[in-house]
Amino acid sequence: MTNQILSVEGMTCDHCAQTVKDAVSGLSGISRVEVDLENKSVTVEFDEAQTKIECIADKITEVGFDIKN
Ligand SMILES: [Cu+2]
Repeated sequence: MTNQILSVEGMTCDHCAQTVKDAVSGLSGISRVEVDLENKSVTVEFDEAQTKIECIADKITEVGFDIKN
C-alpha cells in the first residue's frame, strides 16, 4: 500500500469532503481516504498495482475540486 497526500482546493464543508471521499472510494485499489478540510488535504492509501495517484487526482478534479500539487 502507498500513502499519499494531495492538496485539494475548494473543499469548504462536510458535504464537499464526503463528495471527495465517495468519488475516490469508488476507484479500485483504494483502502483509505481521509479529508482534512482545515489543511485542504486528502490522504489516500492505495494499491499501486490497481490505481495511480494521477487517476485519483483526476477523479477529484472530475467532481469539481482543484489539485494543487
Ligand atoms: Cu461543501
